[in-house]
Amino acid sequence: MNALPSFDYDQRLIELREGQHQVTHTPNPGGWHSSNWYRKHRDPVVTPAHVPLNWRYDLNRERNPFLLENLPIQATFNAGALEVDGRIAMMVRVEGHDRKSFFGLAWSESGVDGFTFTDHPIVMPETEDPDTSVYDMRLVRHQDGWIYGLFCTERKDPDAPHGDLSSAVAQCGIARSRNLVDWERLPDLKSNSAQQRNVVLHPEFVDGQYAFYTRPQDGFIDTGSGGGIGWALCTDITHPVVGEERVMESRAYHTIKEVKNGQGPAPIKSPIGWIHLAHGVRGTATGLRYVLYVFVTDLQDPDKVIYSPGGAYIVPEGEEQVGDLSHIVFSNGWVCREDGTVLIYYASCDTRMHVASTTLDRLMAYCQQVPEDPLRSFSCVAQRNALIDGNP
Ligand code: M1P
Repeated sequence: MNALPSFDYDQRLIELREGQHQVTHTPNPGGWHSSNWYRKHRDPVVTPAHVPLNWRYDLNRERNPFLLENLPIQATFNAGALEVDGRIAMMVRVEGHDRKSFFGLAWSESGVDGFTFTDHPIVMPETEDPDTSVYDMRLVRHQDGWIYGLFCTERKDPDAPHGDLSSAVAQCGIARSRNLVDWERLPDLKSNSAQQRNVVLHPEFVDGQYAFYTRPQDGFIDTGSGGGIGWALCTDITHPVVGEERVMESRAYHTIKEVKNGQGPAPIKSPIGWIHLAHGVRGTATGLRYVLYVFVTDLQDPDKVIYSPGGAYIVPEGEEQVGDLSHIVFSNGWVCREDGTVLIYYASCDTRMHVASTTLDRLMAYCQQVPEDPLRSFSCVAQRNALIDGNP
């Protein structure tokens, strides 16, 4: 049997450091999508390879002479985003190889490349009922002056029958911060729904109250009678209890949001209304397909839909279609910069983060120009014929 080549610790360490330098220092140009709606940037913006080496390896030569990876990272995805003093912060869902998620804060000057994690993962305080896993944080700078992070807290279902180790309860965790590093944990949102994921805080008070986009669901996976985007108000966010959740954006038969429908990041305020990014899910022969879509609500009544462009805005394409799972794009972070650039952060296949960039003008034009889904083939043909007949 041939002997294995001797292990060169120093050489391997150089390779690891060079690899990390490359992913965090390579420019990431964008190219216009065929739709002209946005530019997709060439490389994923955050991947497991961006996670600092000292989060993964014991770099003490005596303790780890073979430079084994002690705590691998499985995925970096579903990141919240916020602009702070001209830089872009991404609160990334980092998933270890043990399946537990936690939050990692990464910063970039450009917002399209150079994302670099801070020294340590975020230490998110627990409530009296410890979280099994926390994920998908939506970052919101609220009118009250705090930065809020709303996220999913998942725990084993206490009512699961003996031997059922899969049933879980998802609820909305709430924390607030001044600097994105130190977090004060508030009580979890209390609502009448058995399960909550994709809960988002509206950035402004509405009728003097905190307003939440919710996603009431009967089961952890099954939407049951719920599954649309709900709207609920609460007077005191330190005692976050909401009553009625009115579904303001529902699921619909034979559309991209037939099975599930969830708010993405907090909406962007624009001259035509609040612009929302959301994910729609439908069932296919190869499993669930997650795509991103856009709708607009009234500036005075943020729960009243006023534009509803049909179909999807971003779908998984090319390499985005494959990862830990498949056929998924998911977004819980976007940023509208002062110059009108809109940076849309989205994850593909629960694996890595990407960015698409556009302008607020172009996004508003999209919302106003792309017609609603007419829901029937006959009406779709009429819609397309009107386009053809109106053309010069
Ligand atoms: O796997 C796709 C997504 O599934 C869940 O989202 P939703 O509740 O809308 O189906 C979440 O677990 C999300 O993190 C994940 O990306």
